[in-house]
Amino acid sequence: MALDHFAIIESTLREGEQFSGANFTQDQKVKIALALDEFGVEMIELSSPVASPQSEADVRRIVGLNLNAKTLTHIRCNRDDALRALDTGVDGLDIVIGTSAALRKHSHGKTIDEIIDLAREVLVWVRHQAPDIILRFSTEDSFRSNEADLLRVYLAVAQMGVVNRLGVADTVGIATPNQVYNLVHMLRRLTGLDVEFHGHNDSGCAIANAYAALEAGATHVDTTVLGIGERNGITPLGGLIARLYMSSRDVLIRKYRLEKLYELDHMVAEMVGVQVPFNNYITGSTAFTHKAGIHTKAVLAAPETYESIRPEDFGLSRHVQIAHRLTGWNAVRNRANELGLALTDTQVKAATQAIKALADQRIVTPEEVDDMLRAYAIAGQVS
Ligand code: HCA
Ligand code: CU
Repeated sequence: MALDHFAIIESTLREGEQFSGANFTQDQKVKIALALDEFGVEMIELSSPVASPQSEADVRRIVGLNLNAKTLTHIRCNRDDALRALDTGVDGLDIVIGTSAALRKHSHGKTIDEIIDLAREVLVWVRHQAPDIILRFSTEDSFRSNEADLLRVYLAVAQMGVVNRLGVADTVGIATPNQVYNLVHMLRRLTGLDVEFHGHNDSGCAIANAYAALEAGATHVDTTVLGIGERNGITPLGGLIARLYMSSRDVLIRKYRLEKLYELDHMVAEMVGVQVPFNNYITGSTAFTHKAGIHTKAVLAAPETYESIRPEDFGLSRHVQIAHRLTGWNAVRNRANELGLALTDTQVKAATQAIKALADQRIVTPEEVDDMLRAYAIAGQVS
């Protein structure tokens, strides 16, 4: 099924700022916002202006860039925060309050009825102040909340008729794709409102959960570049793109400038002091590297045999590795051709055996393989 109607809420400048290594300067935030806008994300979520004076200045600066992406800021469910946020001129407010027993006890101490009353007071007030603001209400820790409590809160909020979007948050990364599907599907069915999914990756399900949310009819998914965020983070932008590519390549090509992903991942990695992991979706160093002889033969003949993602769609290229014991003679022949060496099949096969024998002894470099192939070519001319 091709997924078509969805928007990315890119939260590198909010959830991402909660990553251990993130200490963005205002200029870095501007760079990230511009790069995300160029990539084409629909919405950019910013840390609350209440967090610190610099945070407020940063929100104002990014709002002032007049990006194509809508600017949102993320605040607690209270009027003071909302007033400060509205004053920055953002396009939308993402309001959140915890509903799980743990958060009700240790975070704000409110009952479900009190949460509903507070939500009414704040949301109705915001809508009155700012009739055009994009208003979202979300419950924190949705998947550890009592389901009946959760439904009461969402239905009450939906009935207020003042929010554009409901958010569900897998705050501690415990949800499974089935659980996400069921909750999102129920909210869509019962309220008809837009639904956003925000999922942490503690148990490795963040991408699958985001995709399940979209399958269930979610309209918005939160991501951060490389997945950075609290603890081990949330759904990574590149990972969501990779997942969506499998069902909706044409939609992605239409909506986003995919060739910007590599730069984006590497820029943010550098800013937060980490490497892009070797196995990162699309932009990791080995994402398009083929090694075993059986694979390299097929990929050289027809890349789609072992590639579900076309590197060219992301401005990248594949890499065929031949300097190892699993190498195959078709790939070695391909390399000889690239070097302009006229080798017979017998020579290529002999060279392949020589590479394998050497690789059984020690690590072989690509340069050594090239030298070996040149030596076979010269020997061939002499004999
Ligand atoms: C957090 C809050 C949040 C909020 C998500 C949302 C979460 O714990 O910092 O507003 O949708 O994961 O619950 O990021
Ligand atoms: Cu979060």
